Amino acid sequence: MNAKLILIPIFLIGSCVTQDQPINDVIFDVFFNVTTPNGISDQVLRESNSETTDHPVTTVGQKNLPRPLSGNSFQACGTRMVCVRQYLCNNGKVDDSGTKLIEIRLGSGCNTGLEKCCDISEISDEPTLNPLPSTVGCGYRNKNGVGIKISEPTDNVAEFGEFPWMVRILEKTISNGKVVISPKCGGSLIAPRVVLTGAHCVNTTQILNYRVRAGEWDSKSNAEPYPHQDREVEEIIMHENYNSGNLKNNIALLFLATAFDTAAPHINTICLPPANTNFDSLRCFASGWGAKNQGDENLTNILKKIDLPVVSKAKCQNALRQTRLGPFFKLHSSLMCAGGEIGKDTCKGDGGSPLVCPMANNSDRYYQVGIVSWGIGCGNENVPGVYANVKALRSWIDEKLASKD
Ligand code: 4AZ
Repeated sequence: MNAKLILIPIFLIGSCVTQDQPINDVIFDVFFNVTTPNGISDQVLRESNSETTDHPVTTVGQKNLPRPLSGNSFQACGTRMVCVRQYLCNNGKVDDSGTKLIEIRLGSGCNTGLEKCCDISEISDEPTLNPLPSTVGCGYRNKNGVGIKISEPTDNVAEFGEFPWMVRILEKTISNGKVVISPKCGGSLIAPRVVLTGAHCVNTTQILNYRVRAGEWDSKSNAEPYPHQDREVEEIIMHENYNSGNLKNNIALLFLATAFDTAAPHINTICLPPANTNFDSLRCFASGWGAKNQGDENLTNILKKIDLPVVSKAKCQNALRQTRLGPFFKLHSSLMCAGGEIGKDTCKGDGGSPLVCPMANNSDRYYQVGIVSWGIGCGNENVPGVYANVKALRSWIDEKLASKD
């Protein structure tokens, strides 16, 4: 049943309704604290939502009222119309088909593409999300998303929560006296308190400048089904033989001040590969918020998913020798390659992000095989992208983790 209907008697009894005031207006006023385009806030009778990152739900009896995407106000978008999450605007029933959500990049007259301008009579209750089947252990990919499914297979867009190990490294800088937080690199969770990323992404002397965000998907929105989590960095360990010229040993570990809550359904760790596994030719996934195509100035808002094959060292070195690197180029053993297919590549802004491959005995689970490092352009045929070789660097990771125990 619609939340508004069960609430009607409560407010009639409360005798706050005048005879000639339409009932929908009363409900509208009471439950949709609306910020109008001129910034005037109507009656503030909703429970207050403290900050946007933890998405509190207002519950009345068994019902969850819809909540604004940010702050305490719904954005007004017409006469008795407000912006709500798209799936809540469907003749009073939650739209679980996801079909309309694929238009998220087109905009909706609302501030974020995840919202829709909705007549208040059509808005449904906020559903309570059912817990997902338990996936205890590292490397479980949520291929159908967590709580919501939005993308088409051809989209190259990750589902919400699909890669629960994916994190974003943010950098804090001061500009005009204000703290500005901007995306720096991708990374992955290899333990609830440990992030794996590229050495080229961080500077060990500036730990206070970084912050790590897990559970992120659409960086321009807080409308995701579950909130992201932020953690501060306590220590950075960079490979002692990292070479910023040729990016050999391009690996760093970030130890966080506190662990991420991996009990959240959209946040989990990735498994590390055993030394004896061969991933050549296997189809794997890279993810990241980097540019979609070579030359794009902007990063993507919604996490990208790129399916691509691992390329053997011999084939990759040969392919890279055809580029400006020249015929004598040697690929260092701490690097590996993937891709070489038109338009399916990591690119600028994806640095530090994980390349993951399915386990041979369980295709729902993944190992992290690479860390996005560099490439000659992006998305060109027969020019694979270059990744730090996690399998080759595994003993370094183990040694550093052991030293922290
Ligand atoms: C970069 O600039 C970058 N095509 C990352 C990956 C690739 C190229 C460039 C691979 O971070």
